[in-house]
Amino acid sequence: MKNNELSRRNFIQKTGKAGLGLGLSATVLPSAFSCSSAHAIAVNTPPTPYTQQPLPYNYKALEPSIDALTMEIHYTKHAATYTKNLAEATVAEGVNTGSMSLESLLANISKYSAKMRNNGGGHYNHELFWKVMGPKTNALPAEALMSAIQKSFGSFEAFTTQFSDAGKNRFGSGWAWLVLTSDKQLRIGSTPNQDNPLMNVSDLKGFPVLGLDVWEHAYYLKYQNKRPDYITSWWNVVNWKFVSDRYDAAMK
Ligand code: MN3
Repeated sequence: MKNNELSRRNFIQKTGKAGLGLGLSATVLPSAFSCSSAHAIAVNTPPTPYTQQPLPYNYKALEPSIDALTMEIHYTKHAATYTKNLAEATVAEGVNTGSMSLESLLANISKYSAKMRNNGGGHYNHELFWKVMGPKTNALPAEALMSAIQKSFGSFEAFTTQFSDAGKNRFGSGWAWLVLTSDKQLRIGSTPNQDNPLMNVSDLKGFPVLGLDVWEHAYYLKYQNKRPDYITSWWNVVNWKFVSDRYDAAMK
């Protein structure tokens, strides 16, 4: 599949419109060579759309952990810009967004430009970030995820400490992650910039179960330089129902 996709891209790049003169219809090519299978880690969660989805709560919903102005600017400016730039890159680089999932694109991101990498990651990461948060409920992970966390990290407290440290210690901008590896193990790590663990260029690889944005734009208005305080407060608004369901779906 990957070879076919690469061949198709090379073919189109080399022949351009001349290829169409050989009797190859533009409508036939995508279906014949579509890259619709998921990335290397098989998961049962629906593909992430290329468009920005509505925020699942209002801007004030995560206060006091995350203030309304930060949420509004983060969603309507930062995240919206990644989505817009991703759309530009997919057009410029001939990605058929109807047949290739964003997850597949990220799994093959080394074939594309830095603009695609930064904004494809930026869009995917933020779409996930909004969903892994919600109004404070005092909930904990559901049984299966909690059990896996305890088995992998010793205790829930040890897990949150290790995950928080991954966020605190990420130098500059980036993300902390809880991922499910291809052999179905939980692992904590971080990525720089807008990279994520689905990318074939990432040192940390796996299916992202939980992600935390540690870019300054995610917390600076309320917390200024105090990233650790932001992370401590962020745990209050983790939507464990969503995260647990996501874990369960990925384990199937
Ligand atoms: Mn952000």
